[in-house]
Amino acid sequence: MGRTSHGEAFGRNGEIQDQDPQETGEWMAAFNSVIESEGKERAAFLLSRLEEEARNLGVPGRPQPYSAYRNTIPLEEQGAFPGDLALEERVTAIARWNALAIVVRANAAHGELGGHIASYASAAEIFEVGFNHFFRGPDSAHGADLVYFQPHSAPGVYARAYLEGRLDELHLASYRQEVRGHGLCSYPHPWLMPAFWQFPTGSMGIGPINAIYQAHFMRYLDHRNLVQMGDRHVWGVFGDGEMDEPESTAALSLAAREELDNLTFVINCNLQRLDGPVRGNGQIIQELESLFAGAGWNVIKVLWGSDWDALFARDTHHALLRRFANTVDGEYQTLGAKDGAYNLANFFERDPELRALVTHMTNAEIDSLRRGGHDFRKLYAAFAAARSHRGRPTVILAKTKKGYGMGGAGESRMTAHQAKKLDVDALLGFRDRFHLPLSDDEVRALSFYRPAGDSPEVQYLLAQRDALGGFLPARRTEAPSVAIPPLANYAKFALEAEGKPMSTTVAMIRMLGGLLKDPALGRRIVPIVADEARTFGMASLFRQVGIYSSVGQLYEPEDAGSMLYYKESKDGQILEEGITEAGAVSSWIAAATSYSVHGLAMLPLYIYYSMFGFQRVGDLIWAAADQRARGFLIGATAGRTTLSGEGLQHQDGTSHVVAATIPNCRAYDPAFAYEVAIIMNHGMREMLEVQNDVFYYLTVTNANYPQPSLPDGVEDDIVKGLYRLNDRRAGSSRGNVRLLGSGAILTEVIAAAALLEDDWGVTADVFSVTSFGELARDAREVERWNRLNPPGRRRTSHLEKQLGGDTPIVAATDYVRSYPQLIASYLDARYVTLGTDGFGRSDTREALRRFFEVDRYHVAVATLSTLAQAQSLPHRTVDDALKRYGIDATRAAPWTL
Ligand SMILES: Cc1ncc(C[n+]2csc(CCOP(=O)(O)OP(=O)(O)O)c2C)c(N)n1
Ligand SMILES: [Mg+2]
Repeated sequence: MGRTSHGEAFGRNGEIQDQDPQETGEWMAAFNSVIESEGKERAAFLLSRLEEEARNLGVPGRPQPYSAYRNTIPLEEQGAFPGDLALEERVTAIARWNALAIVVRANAAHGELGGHIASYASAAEIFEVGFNHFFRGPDSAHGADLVYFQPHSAPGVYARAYLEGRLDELHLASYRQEVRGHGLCSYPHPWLMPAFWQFPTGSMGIGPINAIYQAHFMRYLDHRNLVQMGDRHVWGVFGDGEMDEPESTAALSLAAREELDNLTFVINCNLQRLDGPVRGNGQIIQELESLFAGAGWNVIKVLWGSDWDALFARDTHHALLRRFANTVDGEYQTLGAKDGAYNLANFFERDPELRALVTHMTNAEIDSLRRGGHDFRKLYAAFAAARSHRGRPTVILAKTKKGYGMGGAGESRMTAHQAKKLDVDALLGFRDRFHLPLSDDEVRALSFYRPAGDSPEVQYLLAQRDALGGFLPARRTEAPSVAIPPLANYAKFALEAEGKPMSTTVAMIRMLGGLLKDPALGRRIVPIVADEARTFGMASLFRQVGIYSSVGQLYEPEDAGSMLYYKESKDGQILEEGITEAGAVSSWIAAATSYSVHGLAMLPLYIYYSMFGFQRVGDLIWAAADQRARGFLIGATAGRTTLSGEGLQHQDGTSHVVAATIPNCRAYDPAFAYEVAIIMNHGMREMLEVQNDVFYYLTVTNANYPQPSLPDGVEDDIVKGLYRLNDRRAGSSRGNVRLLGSGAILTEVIAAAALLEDDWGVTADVFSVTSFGELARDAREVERWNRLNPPGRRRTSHLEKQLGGDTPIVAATDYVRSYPQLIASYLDARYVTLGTDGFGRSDTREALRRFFEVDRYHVAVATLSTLAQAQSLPHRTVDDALKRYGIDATRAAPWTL
């Protein structure tokens, strides 16, 4: 008997010695007779009473958090299969062949392209049951179901689209060859196939968490009376190995707590991942069952195909279940890879009772015993049960074989995942096994096969899709635009601030409060927080628009009497996600893609600690970019020195560097409230009116300082990323140095300009840089254009217009130097950058800025030093300045500390 701790929990049951078999037999007989005479419900009741009694008497129990290793739905409750079994098997066989041919052809022609055969080979029946019977298309009463496809099974989805006539041979032959046109992408990528794929799932774990928050967001839209969801359903097909990703399981309890019965996961339990078995020494299916059941999900196991039914019927002593329970996945895999004779000798014949069960069967019949995930009838029953289950989300654990049908080239082989080339014998074997009407030559040529349009196969699948409301996957690209209110309606205070002190966070929240009141746009705004609303001064919104709760508010809040009480309601607008940045950004993705997924543009605004964004959940943001999300990410609070007390893990010196690497992310680090207003206005117009597939990232700070009013004529330049501030003093319009400051550090740069003039007679032009990323993007574009085009067609970048010439430039930000250095190669002048490279720490803003050498004194010294190097000043001035400002020239660099 297996005794590994893992095996005991999820595989080999450590059996306790039976001290009195006769007594045990009497109990068993009594129990069986209850089932026979009074039914299973009564038996379950008695069990639960016994359990309760045992608990009360302190009898130690060892409850197993999983059920027996058999199908959850018994044969008598399975119901009839409504499809044409033979036709569906033929259609599936053809899809299998074409999926295989897509990959093998690409690799035969261009060995480096890669791709996977074995995953779809295991998932083909799962996909086909969905396509033929469940996945509703866009013409359904309430719109399409949403399906998150297992990414590396994409060739199977292409193969089916080919049979449906949505893709042609040229597409299939261009799999993973996207640069040349017609290409099909490796995995589902809406950026690359915007009319086809809806959800990027290629990075494991993102599909599962996004599917849950999608189902949740659909409830939100429905409860807020924005979109009637009817019985629209979210389906997610994921890998058993994929469930190891933390994101895969992160939101399971949310799905159960929120009673998301509009959600079904189908986990393709082929027992393998890339390198080998998922749980060689245990049982992944039992482990997943306990995980999902423990989280509160409805679990349906589909383990054994119909051919096993007769064996189970005769196995009155449960010899099969005992043997299954004691077989670990590594062994299942070996059994799966071997033939009937091996299975007979090594599985059935080891136990006399099992041997007796199969004496009438030939090796070939043993060989063809199928796992449940390859049986349409079993899968259909599970999907139907999942769809009709109420009150909880459902997971279907479908046991399959990786590389099913690939024989020695992959079936249940360790190397199955990587197999992308099959020799001719393997191909011919595949054709024979699935009875494909292909000649030897066609097999050798890896010809794609599509029966004629009027063939029963094509007619059948078209009729099924027609009945389900059209083809999937299909992505809608547009929605009606939303009118944006004039700036003055919600941002007048920021445009005409007249020196009133305020932080940019407060300004942003105040604008949000105003926008929420707008009759057209207001309802479309989705404020999202991950338990930081109070941190960022948003508590006033709790009362104003309410916090979404699917059950309303079942308690009287402690602060009920206060003006700003914690109001939860069924039509609440704020998504308060709790402490999960991954969850909050998943909600943001659902809202930011609502224009496409639901045909209703929403405007999500997720505000969070900026360090816990691109760094913590950067891959989810990358997926959002792929998915063409439109919305605002608000990083609060900007910079490494501005979030003064929070220290090393909270202070963000890097998010803008990462943001600048995302092609459709427009990232800004504004300094003044009016800059925030201009950027938000522009962003809303670009996303909701013009409908560009971009999203905006703004960092704001909670430092209070006087806010000037919007100067004349700078709106466009604010959006472009840089503008010259009004001169500090009349008459000093021409400087002999240029200072750039952004975000939180701009005020230090302005102060440095005053020091330079007062203490050293140096005049400086000061520029506010709202976005080094946008400046660099434009300059890069122009540089490329000029490289490829003759001088007569020369273009000029915004950077060149503003900062041309060779007057030295000194830039300071609250981010690492590589952020301002994004523009370095496009400048002719000497360019010196100051930044916050190194580890953050807690102290006052003033102390931190001095520590990182980005305060006004260091900006002044850096400027004097730059001028000295250019020989416009004697070097002694730098020494004088160091002395005057108390700066130790021998101090170690902050990034070494
Ligand atoms: C975040 C992430 N890590 C790693 C990979 C590479 N990868 C792709 S598929 C795969 C194995 C998947 O196994 P499983 O989920 O069991 O799916 P199967 O192919 O067995 O159906 C791995 C490691 C990935 N795509 N994403
Ligand atoms: Mg797997």
